[in-house]
Amino acid sequence: MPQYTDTQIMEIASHFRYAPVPVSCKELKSGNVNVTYRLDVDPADKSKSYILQRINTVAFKDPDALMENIRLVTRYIKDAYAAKGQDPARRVLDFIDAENGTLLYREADGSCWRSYRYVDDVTAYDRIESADLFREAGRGFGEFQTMLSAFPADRLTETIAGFHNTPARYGVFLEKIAEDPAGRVAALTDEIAFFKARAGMMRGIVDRLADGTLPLRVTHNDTKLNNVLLDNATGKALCVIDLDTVMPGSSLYDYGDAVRYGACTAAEDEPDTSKIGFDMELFRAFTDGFVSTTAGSLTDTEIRLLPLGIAVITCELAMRFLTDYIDGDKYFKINYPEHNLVRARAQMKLLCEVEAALPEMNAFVEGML
Ligand code: GN1
Ligand code: MG
Repeated sequence: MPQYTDTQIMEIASHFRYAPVPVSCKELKSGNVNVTYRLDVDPADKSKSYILQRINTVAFKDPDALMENIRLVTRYIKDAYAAKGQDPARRVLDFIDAENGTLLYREADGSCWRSYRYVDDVTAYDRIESADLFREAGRGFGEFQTMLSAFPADRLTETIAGFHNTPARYGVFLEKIAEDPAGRVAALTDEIAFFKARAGMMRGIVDRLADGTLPLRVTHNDTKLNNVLLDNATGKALCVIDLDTVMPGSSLYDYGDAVRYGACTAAEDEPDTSKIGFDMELFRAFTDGFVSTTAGSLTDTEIRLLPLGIAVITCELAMRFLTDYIDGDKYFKINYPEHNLVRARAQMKLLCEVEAALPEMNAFVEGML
């Protein structure tokens, strides 16, 4: 990943139509894929700040189509709030035009940038211990999905083909094992066996979408806890961010990924796997929030299968981290050489905890029907 100087960032910023114009910048390090800066008009008043982000074009091959998706989705949500008589400000990301009138600025070196208004006085939690706040996160993601329930899915481009097609990702995993491009496979016998033993369960969502047991919906597909902003003043979910992967999918992806991340008792990349557990109280709170805001739109089958969604998505991400490790760390940003392996092992441990909790979780969702 190239590093940028402040001068370079401010030069890139000069290609957007800001009013007022930002004067300084600061790198934000939270995402694993895109490179993100905050641009300040007045460092003492962040209500006027912006986010400037470089789109990772290794992950997102068609940034124009991606920004068109985002334009359509944000406009749709804005109109929906306005139609309900609610102010859309701070409820949906507000993108800034680049000098060419589109939402995308391309540098001479081909790098692609976009910018939106920073939402101030909110918290994007990396860890959550409060069940009430996690219930709110569930409401936020549930509301997002509900707001898009009538959005015409055929207008959206699939920004990453087969993003949550877990069996297809398993196929890539097997290919990378055969290729062994970084010479790392020999040391990974146990890890590889772990995923081979789960090849069947990885089909759990995709097969049910294919046979119509689960409906195809417009979903967010990347519902990490820090992708929903909670209002500092009220503690309520305000705005869902990171809209790069909004595309047709399953409600189980959004629900499952959020619980995977938020109900874990340690960080996603915790090296000490003995610290990794699954918090049932947080699971119940999130499920309550998510189901209450999607009420009426989720089918009984979807509600029954929510716990399976957690297991499939945790397995998928564990395998994606291991695949990237085997591939020589080409996709996820890493902070140290073994980072992807540590992430994979952490998610494998979490998956074991999730699998052990499945009977209790299934009983809980059955009680919601
Ligand atoms: C990536 O960009 P970020 O950090 O929100 C990834 C997700 C993973 C997540 C794991 C486009 O999300 O799918 O769940 O890392 N996003 C993409 O931390 O691959
Ligand atoms: Mg993301």
